[in-house]
Amino acid sequence: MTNADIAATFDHIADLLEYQGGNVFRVRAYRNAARTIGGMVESLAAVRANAGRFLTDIDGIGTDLAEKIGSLLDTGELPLLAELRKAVPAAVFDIMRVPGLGPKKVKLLVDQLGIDSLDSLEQACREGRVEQVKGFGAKTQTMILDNIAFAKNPDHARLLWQEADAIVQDLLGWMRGCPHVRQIEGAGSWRRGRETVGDLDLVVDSDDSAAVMDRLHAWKETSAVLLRGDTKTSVRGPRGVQIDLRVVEHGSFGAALQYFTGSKEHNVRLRSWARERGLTINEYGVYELGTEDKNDAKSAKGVCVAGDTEQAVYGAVGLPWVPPELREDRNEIVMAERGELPELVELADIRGDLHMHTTATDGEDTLAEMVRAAVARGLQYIAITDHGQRVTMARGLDKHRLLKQWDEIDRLNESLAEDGRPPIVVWKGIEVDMLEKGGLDLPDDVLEKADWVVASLHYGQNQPRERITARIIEAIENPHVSVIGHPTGRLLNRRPPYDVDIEAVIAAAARTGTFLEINANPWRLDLNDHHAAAAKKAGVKIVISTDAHSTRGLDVMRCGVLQARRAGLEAGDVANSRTLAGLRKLMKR
Ligand code: DGT
Ligand code: CA
Ligand code: CA
Ligand code: ZN
Repeated sequence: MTNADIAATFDHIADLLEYQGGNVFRVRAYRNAARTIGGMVESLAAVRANAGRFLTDIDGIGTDLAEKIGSLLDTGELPLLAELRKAVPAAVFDIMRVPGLGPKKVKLLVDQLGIDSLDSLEQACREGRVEQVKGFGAKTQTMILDNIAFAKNPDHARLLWQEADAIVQDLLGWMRGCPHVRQIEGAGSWRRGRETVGDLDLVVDSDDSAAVMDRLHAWKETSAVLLRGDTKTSVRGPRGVQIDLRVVEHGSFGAALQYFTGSKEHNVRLRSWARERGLTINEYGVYELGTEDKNDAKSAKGVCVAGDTEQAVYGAVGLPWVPPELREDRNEIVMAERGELPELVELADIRGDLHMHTTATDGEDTLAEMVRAAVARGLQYIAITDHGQRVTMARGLDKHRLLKQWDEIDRLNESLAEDGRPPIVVWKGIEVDMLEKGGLDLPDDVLEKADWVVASLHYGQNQPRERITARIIEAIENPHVSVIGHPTGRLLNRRPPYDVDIEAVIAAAARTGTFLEINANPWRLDLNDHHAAAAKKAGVKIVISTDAHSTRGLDVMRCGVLQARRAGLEAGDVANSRTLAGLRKLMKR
């Protein structure tokens, strides 16, 4: 079992316990452990195998959970889970994944309507039975129907990029331990940094394809071999993901990597570009047209002019190397020829993180812990942006508690500056809610005292397009609002974006000098790449923020940067790549 599997198992247990009305602290212990494990880079198996380390050294893992992790690693099973599964109807877990349906609501549906599957829930909604259950209404019923349809779409069952990345890194490490592997790279949508990934593609440079394929089949996570040919094999890996591996000769490695990185649309465009120049490209190399070389059976195309590196492949058709994130057939080949490819923003360009939570609301770690973790990550400034009072579920801050937190931040900054130049500057921020009826959940006389204001929409997400758009534009026009947080509200695989006129939002942001966020949380990645590119075109500056709810949450910045790169953003387009003074100059007040 991988860390992700164990995290998913603990989350599952928490869901089932909660469904049964179990002890809240017990539920929380499983949830926290799941979050910790999900964010760990090192594998639990490695920690356990290390004689000098203990699982109980990990935050939030006590002897009981450590024992359970051990049992999962050894057997893949857990007696507690088996017990819970017996006690709780199987469909409960599926139904709980529908956004807005927590364990308590699901229990009502099961007890009162006998719901035993997503299908029967869908049926009950269509027949108007759900709206009659106490605590549900017509609106909730419609929302459930929409969300079931969304979740049932097979396109929405793909791995998040971050999940795919964890598997790819683990697998590359294993494969590099094979002496017959000369070079190996991940390709496909993972390499292009897509938000979600369907299957994993690997390209290997080796003279012994059988040995390389054996190595993949021997990987501890390989659960089935789906196909084995001379140079290609497909297996089933962790979380059921398919892994396609191709082995090529040294001289074809770059061509194969280029081909299997895709996108298909980029490759089609590149092939016709090559053809116009008397060349043809395939997964073996770049060949001259009309110089058939009958000895080269594999290509039967002509004299090979490039193939060992991607640079050489692009170079042979007169182009500079194109970053994988841009290979989506969005005019990148024309831009490459003109030398107009953007110099994409990098993680190292990011100087600050301007959206994060603490234990004052729904974060796991304290203000001091978040600041320490930010310093450790080399950030020069951060903004603490806990929720405003509207978010009651997270104990959102009212004016009184907020001002108290800001006092604490003032004192913290003073003590940081005591020995000269402070290692980091902490901004007094807030994530205010855009209220259902319009307006913000904290008054202007409070907001004007903030260094940084994120305005987000968490409630009334089913309102009509005009209402949602008007609420966001009203916030944009508020002189105290610095940035709009996760502007479309979507959760990948879970919840579609709310209905918002994003062009109008971008235009209003451009007009007022308000920033728009790329929320780096791997479930959100909101704005998406198209929207972020449109914002750049309109002259809007983007802020990439982690929205961290724990110190580990700060590490998702790289996911947000990847999204920005896919949008073609350069460091200059990203406000939090500036120095603090530079950022201040960009702000609207
Ligand atoms: P995914 O797996 O759905 O997230 O998306 P990709 O882009 O990884 O797609 P996949 O795994 O089907 O194929 C990997 C790459 O291989 C793809 O991006 C381009 C290349 N490829 C696959 N089939 C074709 C094809 O029929 N023509 C061309 N030109 N390239 C292809
Ligand atoms: Ca793929
Ligand atoms: Ca594939
Ligand atoms: Zn937030």
